[in-house]
Amino acid sequence: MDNTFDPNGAAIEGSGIFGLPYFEDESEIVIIPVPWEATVSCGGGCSYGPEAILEASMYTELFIPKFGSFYEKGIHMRPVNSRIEILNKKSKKLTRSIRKDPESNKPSLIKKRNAINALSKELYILVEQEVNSVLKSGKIPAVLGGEHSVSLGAISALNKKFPDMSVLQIDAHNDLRNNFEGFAHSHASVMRNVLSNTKVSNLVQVGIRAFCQEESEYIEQSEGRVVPFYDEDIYTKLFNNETWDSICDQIVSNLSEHVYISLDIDGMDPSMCPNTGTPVIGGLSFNQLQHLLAAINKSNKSIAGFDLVEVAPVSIRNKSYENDWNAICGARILYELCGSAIV
Ligand SMILES: [Mn+2]
Repeated sequence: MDNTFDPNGAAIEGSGIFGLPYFEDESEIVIIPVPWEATVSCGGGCSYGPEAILEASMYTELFIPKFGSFYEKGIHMRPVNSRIEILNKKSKKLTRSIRKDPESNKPSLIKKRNAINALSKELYILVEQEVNSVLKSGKIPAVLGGEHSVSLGAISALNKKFPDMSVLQIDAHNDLRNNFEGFAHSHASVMRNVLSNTKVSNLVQVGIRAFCQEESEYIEQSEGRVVPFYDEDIYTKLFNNETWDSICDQIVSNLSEHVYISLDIDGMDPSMCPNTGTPVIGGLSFNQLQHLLAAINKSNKSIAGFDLVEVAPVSIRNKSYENDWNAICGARILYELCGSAIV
């Protein structure tokens, strides 16, 4: 640890995430950056998320009274695994050439889709290995995306340690499509892949407001393994004088003792993430998120791990992110997740 660290001062250049001075072995939370965007369907840019959030995090205030000085338990972000960077470059190049002619079933394009699927599979295994290495030392892993497909490896690793684990997904979309656009590991299929590849107890979804019939039918057939809290239903309850506090209790009552939080930034109101790939009107306010996390902390349940995905900065060209609103919001939400997981 760097002894010049002053929690009340400005972050020192070259310090760790949130301006903190901790090495991995001194940290209770280890953040794994996964700059990956292979299957984006609308706007791109989320592979710059980790870099942008790291930079914007230097301006996040450390002191949050309800969490005390929790950051002294240490938050550390690893450098990007160079193999992930290589995989991302390769798959982005392939995706670009497919996008020019997305409807085509030409053999050459099918071959490219298959190549992306193979790269996605390798990424999934890499993320699983990185998360496993954090779990081995008894620390809390967090994955910072990248597109939503990066969650699969993390959930898979954690579920082996916590067989009863629930997934709490905050998202505008169900992400339950089968094989979206020919991609086995699409961001739009991540939770379908989680449910079929892992043994998580259930999937509780909050903020959902954009979905297709296939996904609704899948939920119906899931026999209660998927518990959606649709955005419109939440607001109907609020407008009929139910409190957000009681809705949070209903959400939390569906979770098992160990909880994995998968936070797709598009679950939040798009004012916090105007540049995310598939923004949707509606969504959670930051204060609602804070209260939901507090409700988990108030219960006897614990956050075993978490991810934050789909944050896409605007200022990719000049690569200066300290004023990028998407990154500023992403950093603050990441900090809230860290506080809720450690407390
Ligand atoms: Mn998603």
